[in-house]
Amino acid sequence: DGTTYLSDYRPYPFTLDRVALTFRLAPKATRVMAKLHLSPREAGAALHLDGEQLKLISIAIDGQALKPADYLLSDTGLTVHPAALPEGEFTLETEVEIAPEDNTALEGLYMSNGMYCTQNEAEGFRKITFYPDRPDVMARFHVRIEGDKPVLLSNGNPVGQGEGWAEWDDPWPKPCYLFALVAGDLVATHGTFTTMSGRKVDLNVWVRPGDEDRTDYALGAIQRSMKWDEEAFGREYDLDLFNLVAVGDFNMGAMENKGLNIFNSKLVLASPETATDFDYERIEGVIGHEYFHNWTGDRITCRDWFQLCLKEGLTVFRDQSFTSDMRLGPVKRIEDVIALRTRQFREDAGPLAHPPRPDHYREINNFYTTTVYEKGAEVVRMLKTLLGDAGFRAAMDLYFARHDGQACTIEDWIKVFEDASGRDLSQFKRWYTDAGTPHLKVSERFDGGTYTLSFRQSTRPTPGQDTKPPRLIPIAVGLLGPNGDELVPTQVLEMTEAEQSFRFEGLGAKPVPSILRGFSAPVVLERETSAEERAFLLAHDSDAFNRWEAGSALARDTLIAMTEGRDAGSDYLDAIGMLIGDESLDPAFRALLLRLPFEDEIAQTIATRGGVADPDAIHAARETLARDLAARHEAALSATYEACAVAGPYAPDAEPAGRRALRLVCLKLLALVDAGARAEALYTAADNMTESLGALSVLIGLGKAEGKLAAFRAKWQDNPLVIDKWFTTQIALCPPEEAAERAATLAADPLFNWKNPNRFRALMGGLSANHAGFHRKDGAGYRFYADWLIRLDPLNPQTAARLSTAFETWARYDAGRKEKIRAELSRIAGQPGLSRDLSEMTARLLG
Ligand code: BAL
Ligand code: ZN
Repeated sequence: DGTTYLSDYRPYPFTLDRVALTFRLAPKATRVMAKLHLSPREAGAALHLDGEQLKLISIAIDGQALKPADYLLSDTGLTVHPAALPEGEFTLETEVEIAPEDNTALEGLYMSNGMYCTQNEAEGFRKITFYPDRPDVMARFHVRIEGDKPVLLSNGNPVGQGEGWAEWDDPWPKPCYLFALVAGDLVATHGTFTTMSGRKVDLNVWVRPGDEDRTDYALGAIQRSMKWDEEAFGREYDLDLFNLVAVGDFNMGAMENKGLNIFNSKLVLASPETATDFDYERIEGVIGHEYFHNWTGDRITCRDWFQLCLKEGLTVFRDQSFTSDMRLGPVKRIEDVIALRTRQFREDAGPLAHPPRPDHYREINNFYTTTVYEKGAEVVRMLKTLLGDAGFRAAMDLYFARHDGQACTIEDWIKVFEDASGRDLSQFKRWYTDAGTPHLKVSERFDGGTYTLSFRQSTRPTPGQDTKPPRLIPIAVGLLGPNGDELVPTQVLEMTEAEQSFRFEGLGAKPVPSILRGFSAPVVLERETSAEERAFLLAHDSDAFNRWEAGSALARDTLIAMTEGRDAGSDYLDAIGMLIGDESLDPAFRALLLRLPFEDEIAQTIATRGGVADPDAIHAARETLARDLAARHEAALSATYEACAVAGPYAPDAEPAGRRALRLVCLKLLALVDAGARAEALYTAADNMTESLGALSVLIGLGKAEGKLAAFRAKWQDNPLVIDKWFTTQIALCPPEEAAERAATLAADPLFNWKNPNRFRALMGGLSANHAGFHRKDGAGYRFYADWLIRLDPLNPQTAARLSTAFETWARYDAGRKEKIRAELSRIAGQPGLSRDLSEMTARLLG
């Protein structure tokens, strides 16, 4: 059925050491000439090359044209019969024709606003030329580009150029998924970086003319990334040139092609007037991510696509650590955990659950998931927790020394950590091979000065994996005394059994435990905790994560009680009040404390506890709690709002960004008591997008933004990234009953260029982010969403399939909603000619 299995892996029977490519660019008929230097590793093997949608013009071996009987051409590739192959090494030359302008899937070589660009991960290169399109075939590339564009870029170093042509040579062997080509009318912002061994590297940020005033931040982010990787991991850049290009049509966020990183323009372009604090932080993080791939991805790559988390989990861990060092570490950790729980725990709890290293797939593009990326990063973080900082660094040094230039597996990775630490990590490896989020049930006993914490771990079945043996779980624990002092500082308990107890001796009084500090493992903690104890931890815990967690758990429990019509009490409102104006706490941290859990998070928690999530009740409860919070603490919120105003020109740094974040949280709550007066004033006064969009968002929630939305559209209609925000924000934050109709109205707006992935995601992502709107009882949200997935699929299956994950939570809801979602999924699944991407997704979603 077209499924690929990990267990079927076989090495490629040829080595390919050198490749020469010539591109003669034309929108409708680009010619690609490829010369591959191959030698057989086994006698008698046929030569199979992947290739899709290629028009073969010629094929020759060692200069001799092949006869039609020498090879077999199919929809998926070309196979040369063993009898037509020489015995030793040989050169295969092919010429093919492709049509970049017709490539709407945005995989391989395509055009974006008149510019040629590529996206080859995972399997796009097979749409460029016939080639062994698999990451374990690593070759040196020489590239010649001929075309009528002023800027012609590829990987590595420039080795010659003239009118209408340029040649590039990449000295580092690489798999073809890291090949890139860019040709266009582009302008660069230049910079330099001097590496730790004193080599000067030229840096360029390439953008379309007119965008060059929004590139400074990206350039600085590259320089900071390069410096950080030297300091934190001892990794130095290895070419004399590093190019980064911004592209307006891009399926992913960015791509780590060797020496030529290509970015979705939203992750490069930033100015105070057009980008928010959130955008700036993300730009820095993603630029770091792609740069860090140079070692964890490019120099050491993956043997096959099952090993994707080897590079992605590790590189996300590295970019998280980078952002943590550039900004506020504890705040970044909380943000990462919120993202993990809202996206990855949700995936792990539904029909799409899979391990960080899956063992089969139909379409690999469907496995660029939050489990591979973010859970993959958590697994690396646990290794660091278990080995300690020095032990982790020693293992990473060994990884780079041992595997440089290789295509590796998770087994290679684990072995490095075993060899560096002398530990047996076979049980730990289950984090890579087993799906699902473990639940950790905690109980406690205090007896004659001895305090005992007992844990029970269990993981629910996931598709294809019914039983889950216990995993090694690092549980960071500290104990607090009755007055809030730290009695026992953080220590890491290593749980290896299904049930296990840990004792702390010599305590004078029963302590309050702070469990899973820093979120030391990606698990769901289940513990009967009183509201008093949560309030105590919120006031006293020395661990910032658990302090926030205590407040967030209080809010969550309050909201769930409200949805069930139970008395929710006032513990949350009592406890949070003291912290609003507490200047000893970072504003960014207070902003997180005051942010009520998302509606989707509450739905997830209700379902995890065995209940049925009611989107309308959840929405109403959240609105009510926000109103109560605002009414009860209006004075503190108002004082904090005033105190957090940032003077002087806008800077995207963590400190002023934290103040703006707190200010906007206060603004949103205050709008419930001042009818939006402060938001109106801020919208008028704001000189930066963070505050403009923040104020506008508040007014959208109040239903008082129509005039401003129209003016905003008129002002920014020529700036696609700002218009994306205009689409998303008004759908995500409007009253839920209006969301589907608003989405339909906006889909008819001339600015809804649905073939552009950012614009498509802006509209659909806005709708799915409006939890009660998307899940409207009559199914209007589901229907609209499914209609558009069906429409996009023939053009861009990758993006259509990615967005289908909005339906992964269907099992949480009542029978009526379940049935409506399943009907839409079945309707999608029944479309004639559905892509492999979307048909795999609907099949898995339907279970
Ligand atoms: N490798 C695909 C994009 C990224 O994760 O960097
Ligand atoms: Zn990556």
